[in-house]
Amino acid sequence: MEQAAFHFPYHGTPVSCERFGSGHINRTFIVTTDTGDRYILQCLSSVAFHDIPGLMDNIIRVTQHIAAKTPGEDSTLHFLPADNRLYYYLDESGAYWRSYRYVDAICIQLPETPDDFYQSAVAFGTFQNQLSDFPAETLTETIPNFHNTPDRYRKFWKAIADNLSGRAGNVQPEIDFYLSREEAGGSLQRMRDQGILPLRVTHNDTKLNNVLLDEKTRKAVCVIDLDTVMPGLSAFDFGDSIRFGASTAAEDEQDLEKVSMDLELFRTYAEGFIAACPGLTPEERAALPIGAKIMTLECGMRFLTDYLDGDHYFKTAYPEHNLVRARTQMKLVADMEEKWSEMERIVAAL
Ligand code: ADP
Ligand code: GN1
Ligand code: MG
Repeated sequence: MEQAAFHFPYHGTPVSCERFGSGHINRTFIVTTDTGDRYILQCLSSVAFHDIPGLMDNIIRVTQHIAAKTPGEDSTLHFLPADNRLYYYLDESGAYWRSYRYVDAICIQLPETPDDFYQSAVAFGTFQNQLSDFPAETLTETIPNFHNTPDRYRKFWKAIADNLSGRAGNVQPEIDFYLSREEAGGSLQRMRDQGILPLRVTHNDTKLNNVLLDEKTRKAVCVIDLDTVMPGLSAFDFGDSIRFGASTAAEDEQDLEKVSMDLELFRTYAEGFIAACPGLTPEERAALPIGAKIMTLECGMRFLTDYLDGDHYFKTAYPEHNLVRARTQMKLVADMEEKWSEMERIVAAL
């Protein structure tokens, strides 16, 4: 990490470099220099990403596109070229590093007020809107089939059959829960294949902790974690935000009694997202609740797949961590099924 830090053109000399943030994928550090400047330094996950040059090319072009449209330094991330003039540094062990300016803003795990959530909806909706004129076909698919739920099911079936961790026998109820929803889980992909829902440039990982808020005004400053910006459906971005931020508890809450989907937060997010994305078609609007359910189902199944595979993809803090996460997502899916007509009514009324 120290070796990597010295390959970026920082203002001043680095005096500290500490682990930072709460992402599940990359290893993130904050670097402070003797001039008091701060930077984010990240070692990219080689398990998740197989084409880092293509991924960084996407990010540079997307951030430049947004910067050209918005005043204010912090409206998007600013990456630094390394001393090889590329936007990444490849170290001797084969690990890829990148660095960008630290944005002095806060990152939260659950909304403290409904307005925090509304602001995140405006930020992700605006992000999608700003990229509506970006040539989507020129973007590298950084993780192929990322939100292709039927493909996620194929990987899930394989993980059950391979049972690499030897854990499959202990989680039959969880496996059954996800398998019983396979048909419903394919509906977004079917609507995409049939051309009912248009492809857009989407973020694809719209967790509340992937947006930064101003500490004083609580307005959104910018969207971060751009590794999965690729062509996708608006329902993905809406749905993943609901999955994470409209939950009444953390993604890894062990007491399932605490976990439910808050309909008022659902309404708040839908209001902000639809206001920021005026170009959504009637079919896209109608698919927003489906996005919430399928993103939750898919993410929970990904956690369970990783649990069955032996925890190679998501960072875990204890052995059952991915299983705990898979169970909170099941609870949320079941809760959405109960609240389904209300979710549809809320979106239809907007
Ligand atoms: P991951 O793919 O691992 O989620 P992220 O790019 O989301 O990686 O970064 C991990 C965490 O680091 C974020 O959730 C956030 O807490 C923090 N972070 C990243 N960039 C910044 C930044 N520019 N300013 C402040 N915090 C940041
Ligand atoms: C990962 O990178 P992070 O922590 O923001 C994952 C998302 C999942 C999420 C679940 C590239 O997001 O797809 O929804 O964990 N990102 C990638 O918390 O797989
Ligand atoms: Mg993240």
